[in-house]
Amino acid sequence: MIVYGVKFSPYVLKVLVALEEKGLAYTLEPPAPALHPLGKMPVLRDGDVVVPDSSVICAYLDRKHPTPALYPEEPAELARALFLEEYGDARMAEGWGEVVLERIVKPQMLGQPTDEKRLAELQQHVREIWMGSPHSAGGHPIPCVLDHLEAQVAPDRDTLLPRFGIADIAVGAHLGWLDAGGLAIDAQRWPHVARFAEAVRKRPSFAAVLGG
Ligand SMILES: N[C@@H](CCC(=O)N[C@@H](CS)C(=O)NCC(=O)O)C(=O)O
Repeated sequence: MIVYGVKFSPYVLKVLVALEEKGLAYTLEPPAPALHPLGKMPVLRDGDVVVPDSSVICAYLDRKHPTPALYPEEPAELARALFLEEYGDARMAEGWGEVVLERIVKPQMLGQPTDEKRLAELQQHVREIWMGSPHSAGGHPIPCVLDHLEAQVAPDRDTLLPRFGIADIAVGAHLGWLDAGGLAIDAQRWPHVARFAEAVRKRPSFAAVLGG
């Protein structure tokens, strides 16, 4: 199988970790925007089958190679796992693309200077989402990302659900935005999330992708 993308992207990381968990062989090749209707990464090629989108790819892999299962069987657990995956892909990722563009892509890849004023504004925006007192688009108060996750991680377990699976992969991958954006988890305020983040980084599947 071929994955098109760069592992620096949490969405690509999700797919690579899923492949590692299942013990499937793959090669990582540069992004292939022409294969994705939205021009994005990751895209998976499995023989003649081309699959865009990390969530779709993970579901495809789980159906094609069911062991070990990444999605729970039990309906309520499945619902919780799917929402956590969606929470990672949508809420945890919000605003970070522009931060990474200013902080890393412009100076390191495009040879352009970082707009420091713009970067500070963008970092303030993601800090509010992750650590502040955010509101929904409709004006309802909602928990910040780290408060929400703190309530999801059991104090006595390193997985979000009873068994490791897609929720851990997605949330674990999107915690990587913090490093890329120059922010850190305050372990005094969010001890469960800090412990979960550490455990995920040490898991062999994550370590295999991030270390290599
Ligand atoms: N829902 C998509 C999101 C993928 C995504 O946003 N990928 C970013 C990289 S982190 C990308 O390809 N951006 C390039 C672009 O939009 O042109 C997924 O889960 O795969």
